[in-house]
Amino acid sequence: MLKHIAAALLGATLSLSALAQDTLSEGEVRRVDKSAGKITLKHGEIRNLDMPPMTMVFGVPDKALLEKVKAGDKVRFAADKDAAGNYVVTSIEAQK
Ligand SMILES: [Cu+2]
Repeated sequence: MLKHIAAALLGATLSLSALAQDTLSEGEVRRVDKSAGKITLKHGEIRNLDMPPMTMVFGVPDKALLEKVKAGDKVRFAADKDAAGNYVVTSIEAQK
């Protein structure tokens, strides 16, 4: 019984981390514009948006995210399209 619960928990944890890897993309910060709420990223492939590597500007609705990174940082980030079809960064972390 306990073994079954442990196996189920392990399975759930593994699929969560696979999901996170799927939606997180890698990039390097080129420019942070705190007043406009924008960030320029040189990014790798963004699988969930079907986007090849490039350098581009993203909107950042949550401006607090822009306090966490600076130009030159290598980052992992999640990107999405907002309701208006603009590309936005929804989470970002500097890589150590
Ligand atoms: Cu792009």
